[in-house]
Amino acid sequence: NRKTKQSFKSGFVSIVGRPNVGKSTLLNHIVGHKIAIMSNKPQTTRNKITAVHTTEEGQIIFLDTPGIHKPQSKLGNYMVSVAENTLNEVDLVLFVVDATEKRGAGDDYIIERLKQVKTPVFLVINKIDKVHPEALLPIIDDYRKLYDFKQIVPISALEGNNTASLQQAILGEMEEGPMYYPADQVTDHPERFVAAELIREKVLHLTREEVPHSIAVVIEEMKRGENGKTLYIYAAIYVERDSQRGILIGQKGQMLKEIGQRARKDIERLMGDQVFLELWIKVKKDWRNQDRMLRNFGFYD
Ligand code: GDP
Ligand code: MG
Ligand code: K
Repeated sequence: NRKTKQSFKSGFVSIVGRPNVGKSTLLNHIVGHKIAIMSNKPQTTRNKITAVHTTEEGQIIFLDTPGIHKPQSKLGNYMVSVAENTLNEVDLVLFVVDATEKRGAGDDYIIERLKQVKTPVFLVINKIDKVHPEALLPIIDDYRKLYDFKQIVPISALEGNNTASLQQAILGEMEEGPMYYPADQVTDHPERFVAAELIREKVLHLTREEVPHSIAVVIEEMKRGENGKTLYIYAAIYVERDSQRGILIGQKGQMLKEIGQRARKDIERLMGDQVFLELWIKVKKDWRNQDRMLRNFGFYD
């Protein structure tokens, strides 16, 4: 019948934007699973996270790129290069901005990068749940002067306003193509990566400003128990200073216990298995600027 012969579309989409504009929230809303790690702190998205959204009409593969900003360390450099390479590889770029924030140097920097690539770009104005509808027009005018966006789509990623139209618009940009991933697959990241990110998310949430982004989580071992059900995870949290180690351990080990419990629950929810999680903390000075360490952490291909 006609319907099954209708062409299937597919393509790759990169989401860029300043920290905290809602990129991960949007990705999670569309895909409907907790894949990208959400946080109100900048730069929690460190690697390319692929999320796959499949419908009868087509398949959209999202790359949640790290932030594009002026790099300040080797890790920062690496993150920017990942983000920039991604822009050239994809079929469409979503440039997400926050309707409640003025356009800033960070947005201008991204626009300058976007001008260097041929990939079409949608401007996605997020958090419209927080502004009056009349406030949108000046924002649209402001951005339209700087770049010839293929489309401009106001949304609320949190409440799901207009996100269905955004998905339709994205599919409209895709060409006929294969189903790259099975329809029930939502991410191609190894379980290890997802587990590490969930642990890192808990650390950032629970320690607030006291522990900077200079932490990394390395899954040292991940194995199934003899019953085939329990997943045993042994993970190290790397910090740069002894004082940070103290904060992460907390009074009588309370902080580390809390991090472990919350992370375990999330990992169990995501993987559907019983999880045994053991965490410990290692101090490694200045790891962000050491190439070899970065390679060990899997930041280089
Ligand atoms: P990212 O750094 O761009 O990935 O931003 P996140 O997705 O981590 O979101 C940053 C913060 O903005 C979180 O606290 C989100 O809950 C919040 N947020 C994201 N989208 C919306 C939205 O549409 N409306 C509102 N009110 N808040 C949002
Ligand atoms: Mg994010
Ligand atoms: K981010």
